[in-house]
Amino acid sequence: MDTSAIFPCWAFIIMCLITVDFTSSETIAEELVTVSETDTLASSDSESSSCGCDSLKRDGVVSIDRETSLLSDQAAVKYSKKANDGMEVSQGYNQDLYIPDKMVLIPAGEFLMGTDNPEIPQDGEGPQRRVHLEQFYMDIHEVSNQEFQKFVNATSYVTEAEKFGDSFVFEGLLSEAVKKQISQAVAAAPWWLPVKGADWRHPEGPDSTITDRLDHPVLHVSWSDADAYCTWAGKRLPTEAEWEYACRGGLDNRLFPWGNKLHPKGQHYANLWQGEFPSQNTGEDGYTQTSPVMSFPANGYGLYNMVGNAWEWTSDWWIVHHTSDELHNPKGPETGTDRVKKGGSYMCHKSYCYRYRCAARSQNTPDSSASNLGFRCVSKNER
Ligand SMILES: [Ca+2]
Ligand SMILES: [Ca+2]
Repeated sequence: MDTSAIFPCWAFIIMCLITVDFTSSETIAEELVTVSETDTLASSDSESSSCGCDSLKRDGVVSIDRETSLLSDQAAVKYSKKANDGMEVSQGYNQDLYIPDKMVLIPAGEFLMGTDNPEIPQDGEGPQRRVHLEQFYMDIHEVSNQEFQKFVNATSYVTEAEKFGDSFVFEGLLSEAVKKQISQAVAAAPWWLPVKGADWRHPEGPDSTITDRLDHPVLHVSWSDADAYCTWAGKRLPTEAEWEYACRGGLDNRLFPWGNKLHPKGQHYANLWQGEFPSQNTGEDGYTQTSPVMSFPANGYGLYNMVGNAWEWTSDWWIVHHTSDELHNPKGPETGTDRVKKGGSYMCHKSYCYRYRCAARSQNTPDSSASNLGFRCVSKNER
């Protein structure tokens, strides 16, 4: 048994109990108990673990006691600018490569969507079903800050995070000054904090900027923001089926866009989390936060960062029960409350969020935004 996987789970539960004032809400206490029970099982099985990024609802935050937050103290050290100086070094893949607005043809075809061997069954990863798709074009990378800036400059669009006045940021990324002003956290995942003034231009709050990361994925965009961008660009969000088909890059039945091995030839193929989530990110893949959108090798269709880096919105409403019938150009259910997102992010680790697989999926309400959630667009014709 991998005891190294057990310790962080229990240490983390203790941190949650200390961090959250759950006497104020029975619901929160229940959520914590749930986390505790599932993590006991999850020590050798990641099925029930969660990074909590599906819990980012503005009405789901609770008060926290910053004075006694062990997580805060740990994260403050681990993620201080000083501790991470020199970490942003890529692995040598396409270091200086960035091509805005480029799309690639995804040929018509059929594929097996989902899996009959789900790692996280409650996410509705199965059953595997045959899906036929018409050809379409897809952005070769996540929409970048630079591309989104062009859209905002042209339209004066105001994102939902800017209208709400806040967005969710992973605690480990925040400066001490910003952290001191925050008194709430997500109950089920106290490392997610609602930060006033966090938006796409200020990914870690008012004292942060995108000036030095215009080629990184735009973050803090809600589903509606993403939809608005794609429409402006003459494109649309991909269906979940299109996204997953594209993710697979022409390979059948593989876990990742490049195959089944996470580190082929000892190399990192995606921007994920190395270390113990959520307290230590070693940045072994070169990045503790987002990476440029064309970092790491492209898949068989020429698509970059389909898994890892930023989560990506799709156009489908979220359900977890799927037909096993053969489908043609499925678009998901007619209505719903949450939208499907795919691919996982730089915060995903096998122990807590094994969702950097093509069949993996998660959801958020359409108005949610966070420091690890972005998108890319598709279109019928090349734009
Ligand atoms: Ca990383
Ligand atoms: Ca991605």
